[in-house]
Amino acid sequence: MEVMRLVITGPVGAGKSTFIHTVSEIPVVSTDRTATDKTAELKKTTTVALDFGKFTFEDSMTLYLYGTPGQSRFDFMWDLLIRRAHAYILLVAAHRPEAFREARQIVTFMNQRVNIPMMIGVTHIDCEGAWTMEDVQLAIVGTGNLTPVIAVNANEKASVTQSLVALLEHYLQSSVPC
Ligand SMILES: Nc1nc2c(ncn2[C@@H]2O[C@H](COP(=O)(O)OP(=O)(O)OP(=O)(O)O)[C@@H](O)[C@H]2O)c(=O)[nH]1
Ligand SMILES: [Mg+2]
Repeated sequence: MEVMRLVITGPVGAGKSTFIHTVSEIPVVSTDRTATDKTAELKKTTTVALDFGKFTFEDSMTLYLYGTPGQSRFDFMWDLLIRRAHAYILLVAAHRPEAFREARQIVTFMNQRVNIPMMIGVTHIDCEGAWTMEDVQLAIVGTGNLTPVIAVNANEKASVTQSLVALLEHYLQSSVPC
């Protein structure tokens, strides 16, 4: 059985913890605590260390899913988790453009530490004021960047599974020698 470690990152409220809860076949190791200050305006709890879940593909590949905290004050966890990852997905809420800057800062943080395949998962596309996938991609990585982008609803198992398949495919394509 092959094992891959995937990191799910992104700003507060993008849907990282939900994403892992939706697909994990084991009870998720969760470290959500009561939110304070600005985060509390958005939601009741926030991840302070990590989420950990597991997802198996056709009895041949096990994915270990690690969710990061969204708040940058816990960036020591970003560092710890990304250094052992094979690939990562950056979740970005399409209806919250004020968090795009944070999302870019997370990408910079990760890319300063590792050179691994990544993709953007755009959540909350169903919400009012949502930007299009193309505009979110442009806002996060700019033009001429080949970072794949996919729509994800973290509450829907089929959607989360589809994004994991896409991340896996991207990982495999990126590892093929030219
Ligand atoms: N409408 C809608 N809601 C979504 C979607 N994706 C996630 N959500 C909701 O958005 C919220 C996200 O909360 P969390 O999963 O705790 O977010 P998080 O990214 O782990 O946040 P932190 O741990 O605080 O950084 C949950 O209420 C989800 O149900 C989506 O595509 N559409
Ligand atoms: Mg969380």
